[in-house]
Amino acid sequence: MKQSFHSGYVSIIGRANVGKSTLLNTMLDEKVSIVTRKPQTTRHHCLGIHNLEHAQIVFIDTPGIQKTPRQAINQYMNRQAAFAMQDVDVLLFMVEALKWQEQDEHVLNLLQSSRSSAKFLVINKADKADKAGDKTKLLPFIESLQAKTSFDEIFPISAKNKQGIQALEQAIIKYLPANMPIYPEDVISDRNERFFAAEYLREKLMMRLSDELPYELTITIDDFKEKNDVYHIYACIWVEKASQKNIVIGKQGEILKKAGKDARLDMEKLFAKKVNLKTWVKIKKKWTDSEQALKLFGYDN
Ligand SMILES: Nc1nc2c(ncn2[C@@H]2O[C@H](COP(=O)(O)OP(=O)(O)OP(=O)(O)O)[C@@H](O)[C@H]2O)c(=O)[nH]1
Ligand SMILES: [Mg+2]
Repeated sequence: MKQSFHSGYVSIIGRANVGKSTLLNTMLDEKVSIVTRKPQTTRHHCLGIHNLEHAQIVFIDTPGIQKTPRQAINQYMNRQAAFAMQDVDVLLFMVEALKWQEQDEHVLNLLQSSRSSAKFLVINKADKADKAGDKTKLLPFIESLQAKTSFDEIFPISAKNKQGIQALEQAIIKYLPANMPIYPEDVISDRNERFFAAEYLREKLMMRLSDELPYELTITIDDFKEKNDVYHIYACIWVEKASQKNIVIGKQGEILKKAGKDARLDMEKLFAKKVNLKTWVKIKKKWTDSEQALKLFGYDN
């Protein structure tokens, strides 16, 4: 008998920095969503489409949910996550092994009202619990979460070390309805190349910059064209203050040069094209708390 095809939507939800984007990239074996050590890396929801022989899993990566979003941008990020909690086939609630925080409790409360058909608890960074000799603490940790709410499935994983991924994937498929593929098989995301160009550059800058700067910086792609088989990309980096502009550029342009080079190499890998990346830094005062500026910069729903 021919095996039927299954497809559906799976959201990855949790507080910042638990490893949601890392899981998406590991599942797809492709860098669809940017990852840094810093919290609040992901700002927009982003689809990652995982094509298998008998199933298509459409993952939705989301920004880490914040309990008290202070600025307009944080409110936007929460809206992006809330949207992804409704009407999906499976909700993956991701937490970090042995690290339960107030923000996790908040996300769990939001989860209770979601209309999704299945809810999985995904305990990430299980490798860390191993290393610290904390193996015996993992089971009581899982039991304490089970006592809070009932989950359809529970998976300890390491998204970074690719542990427990297969089992999670198989379980997800079991919960997807029998359906045709939702997207064509050669599509891996709903986002276009401009989006990835901006995100890759933001990732490399976030990695090199500290303090408030990673959060007060955004990228727009002002021009993106192909000429002689080369992508010519013009990116503008927006910051809030003149002092930040100097830091982003760095001494003798070092920071911008290095971040730009790293971003370009990642873009070339994803696009399978040579890339010529040009960057500018501009100032837009208090853009993170201005609905109007956010819209202008593509934070628009
Ligand atoms: N040790 C360990 N680190 C991990 C694992 N998964 C992710 N990380 C690290 O955790 C950090 C945050 O990962 P992200 O994937 O950006 O986390 P996120 O939940 O998407 O974060 P936001 O987008 O800010 O909400 C990065 O430094 C990752 O390398 C894991 O399984 N083990
Ligand atoms: Mg993320």
